[in-house]
Amino acid sequence: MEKFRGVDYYGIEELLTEEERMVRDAIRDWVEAEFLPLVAQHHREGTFPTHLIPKLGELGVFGATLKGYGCAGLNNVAYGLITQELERGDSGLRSCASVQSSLVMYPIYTYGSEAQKEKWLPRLQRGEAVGCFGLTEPDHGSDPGSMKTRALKKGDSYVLNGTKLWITNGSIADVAVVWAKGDDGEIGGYLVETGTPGFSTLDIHGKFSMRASITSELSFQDCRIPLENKFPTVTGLRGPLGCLSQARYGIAWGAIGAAMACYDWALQYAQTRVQFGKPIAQFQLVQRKLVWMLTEITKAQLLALQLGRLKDQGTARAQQISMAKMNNVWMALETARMARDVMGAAGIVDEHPVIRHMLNLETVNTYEGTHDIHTLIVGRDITGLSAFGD
Ligand code: TGC
Ligand code: FAD
Repeated sequence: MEKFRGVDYYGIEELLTEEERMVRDAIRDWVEAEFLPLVAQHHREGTFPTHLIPKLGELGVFGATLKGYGCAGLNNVAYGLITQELERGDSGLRSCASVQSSLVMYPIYTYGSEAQKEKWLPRLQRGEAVGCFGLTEPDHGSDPGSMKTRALKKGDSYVLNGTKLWITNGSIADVAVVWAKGDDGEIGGYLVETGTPGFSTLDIHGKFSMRASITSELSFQDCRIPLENKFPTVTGLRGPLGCLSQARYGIAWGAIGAAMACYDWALQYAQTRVQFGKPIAQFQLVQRKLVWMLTEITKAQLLALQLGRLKDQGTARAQQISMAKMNNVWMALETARMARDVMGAAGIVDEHPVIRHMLNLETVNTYEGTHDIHTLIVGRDITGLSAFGD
């Protein structure tokens, strides 16, 4: 196949600033040169190229929208374009950056003490330290408010007990942002460092999705951490949900990247694959699929861009972010399935990126709030009635 040609049917390029285009192109070129040559092998072996993490730091990816502590202070559209380009490489690469930026650096920056910020943000920004985010538990996924993990105050420590499951970057993290209920039953956020006695991790194997990403279980057994490791300024579910709004925003853009990769690949394949004496791109049914993909990608681009502009104005609402995450990931998953179909048998091998994206997007559809949970978040917003059972 030829090099990726970009997907811009509506002249969206003209709606971007010079800086936004430069940021996007820098990440696009890096993904092309440094990541794409490695990803198929990592996907096969079920590993993540951890040696690239400091390079992502150097590129300014981590905490890109934060100000100070070495962070790039970019706007939200530029950050969205970064996640788009990372996920054009692989959802696992974007996941690594989302967790570090939105789920670890953002809460430290927003809810943390000055000492916590100074200790962690510069190292996390440079990719010298890695973080993970523990919210989901074996029995509490969509309903994190019912979590069982406890952080009870004993003398000059909090003592954590419980299990977090499906945690991206869990076993390679230097610090875990862990959400647990305190003595008063309120949810709080705690920083747990690797090596703390009573804290252990176990990687999850046998994944058919997100193979080039580390997913772990975190276990806390009478794990004692100092009092100063609690976030001082947040209590309740809005703490973790506030972080999720940041990460879901990045996913709304990232999914476009995965869809672009699949569409561009399927289009090039269809233009060169000959059956019945013609390129398959000449058949009406194949054209219909390609046009569906491009139309949905274009709609998703406009949705993400306007959401980014609202976020930069400070007016984006969590429910609008839910709509974009829900729609754009659905669009990307359908695009990947359709691109796989257009490629026939060739679509199932990892010589082509399409099946890898398709499998990854099954996870993206589920994590950070499932498609149906986001439907219910928007449903509650427009009707004023909650379908969550309360
Ligand atoms: P609800 O009553 O809706 O909200 C409780 C409090 O939180 C506030 N809130 C938010 N604040 C900021 N941002 C948001 N997005 C918020 N959504 C809600 C809300 O105002 C309220 O505040 P207050 O002050 O009144 O107490 O709570 P609920 O229990 O009814 O929530 C239900 C639901 C389903 C919406 C919520 O629990 C949910 O979103 N569930 C999905 C769980 C989820 O997304 N988990 C993701 C885990 S992390 C992950 O998947 C990382 S993948 C990483 C990667 O590799 O990229
Ligand atoms: P469940 O909540 O058990 O849902 C199962 C099904 O029931 C879904 O279809 C859901 O939509 C449906 N359902 C549930 N409640 C309702 C309802 N009220 N109405 C209608 N339908 C409903 N979590 C973290 O905390 N940190 C991470 O870093 C992280 N990384 C992840 C990485 C991977 C690879 C994966 C797969 C998951 C990760 N997660 C992480 C967990 C993820 O956020 C959860 O899987 C997700 O929130 C869904 O929870 P669950 O899997 O328990 O599904």
